[in-house]
Amino acid sequence: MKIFSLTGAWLPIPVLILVSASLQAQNLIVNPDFDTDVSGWFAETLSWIADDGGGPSGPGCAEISSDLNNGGVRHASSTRVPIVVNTEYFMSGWAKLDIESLAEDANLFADWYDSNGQYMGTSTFYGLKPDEWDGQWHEVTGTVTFPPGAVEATVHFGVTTPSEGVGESRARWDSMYFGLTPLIFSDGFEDD
Ligand SMILES: [Ca+2]
Repeated sequence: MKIFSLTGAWLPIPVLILVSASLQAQNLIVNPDFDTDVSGWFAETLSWIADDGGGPSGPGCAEISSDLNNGGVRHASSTRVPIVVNTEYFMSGWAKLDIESLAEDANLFADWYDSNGQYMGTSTFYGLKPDEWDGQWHEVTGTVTFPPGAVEATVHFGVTTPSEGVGESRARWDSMYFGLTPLIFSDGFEDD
């Protein structure tokens, strides 16, 4: 005898909403690739280099320099972008130390601001690994989660100066990224 009990056996099929997901991560940064200039970034000592670059973008990169050798980080700031709190963001960039200069590291970090535009905090500083202080392009990656009250953020790339000495510290940056999902490169070895 066959008994069908639809009420007892019915399992609702989950409704899958298939978003036409682009595999391209959305980059929130203005002018992340420096292919024609360094517009959209702010620093006292920022230059555009036409014939060098790292990562997936084309030739053209930014160079940050400093002769203020106090052990600090001289950095360039992105334009402010709106963010949501309590959500992990990913940031990355390709960096190259000028080993003819005094530079000790290259740094990537983010700041965040409240609805009045007031500075609230700074993320971890992410840098090159010691074996990447070799004058070649390497990727620097990091994450940041913004606390309640934050509404905007800026991304910064910089160069670490020595605590003493006379001369310039220089680092080049290219192919910057800031967004909700990590940027996945089809080829992570485009630096040479
Ligand atoms: Ca570039």
